[in-house]
Amino acid sequence: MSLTVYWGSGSPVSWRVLLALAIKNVEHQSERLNLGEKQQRSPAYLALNPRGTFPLLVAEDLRVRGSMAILNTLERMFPEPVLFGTTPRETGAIWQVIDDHNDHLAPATKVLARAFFRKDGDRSDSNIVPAREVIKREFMMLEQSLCKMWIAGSRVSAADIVLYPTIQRLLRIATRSGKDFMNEILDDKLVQFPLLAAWLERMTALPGVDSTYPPHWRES
Ligand SMILES: N[C@@H](CCC(=O)N[C@@H](CS)C(=O)NCC(=O)O)C(=O)O
Repeated sequence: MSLTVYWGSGSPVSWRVLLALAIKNVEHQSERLNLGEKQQRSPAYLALNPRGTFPLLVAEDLRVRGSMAILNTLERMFPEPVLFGTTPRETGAIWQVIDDHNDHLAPATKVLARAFFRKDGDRSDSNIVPAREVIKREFMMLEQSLCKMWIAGSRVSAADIVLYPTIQRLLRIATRSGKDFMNEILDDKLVQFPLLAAWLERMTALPGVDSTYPPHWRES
């Protein structure tokens, strides 16, 4: 079956899909959207996905948008290696990490990304300090939970896939925000979170994962 993935460089949700494809070792066609030219708003793309969002999976007459919808679809298409667990305990642990990420780490990361990557970003202490404190708390919790190899247990899962782009994004924010602001909790080597740092290295070392790093991040 021919399979195509449309994605945007630097989009954490796109990155999830690229990671799942790499980890499942799925042959596919990769279509990087030209975001500078707003290709996601082009008539050709809107014909595939009327919402104009990315990522998007196209497999013959099947079209799926939304990273978690795509990850679950891929899990059905390519069951091995399993990403969403096989037992209630395993599946529960994976989705709990994802829910926690969505409720806490993701919104705080969004606040900081807007503050430091937008020209008119709100860098006032009242905006960025609470977000940084959430991140600090979440990192401490992740560090404590990382007694096993992977975020939600003894094998790589969707929990690792969801967290990896967010943590890479935070490392990028840390370099942009200047030493004083983020280094208290997050320098570029994560020295205060050695288990998290080791996990990040393990993830990056998985076959195919390093090549999913957003190309325009490498360029800038
Ligand atoms: N919940 C969706 C969110 C998809 C989404 O909003 N993606 C953003 C990019 S990160 C997008 O398509 N933005 C539209 C645009 O930039 O024009 C998912 O997980 O895939």
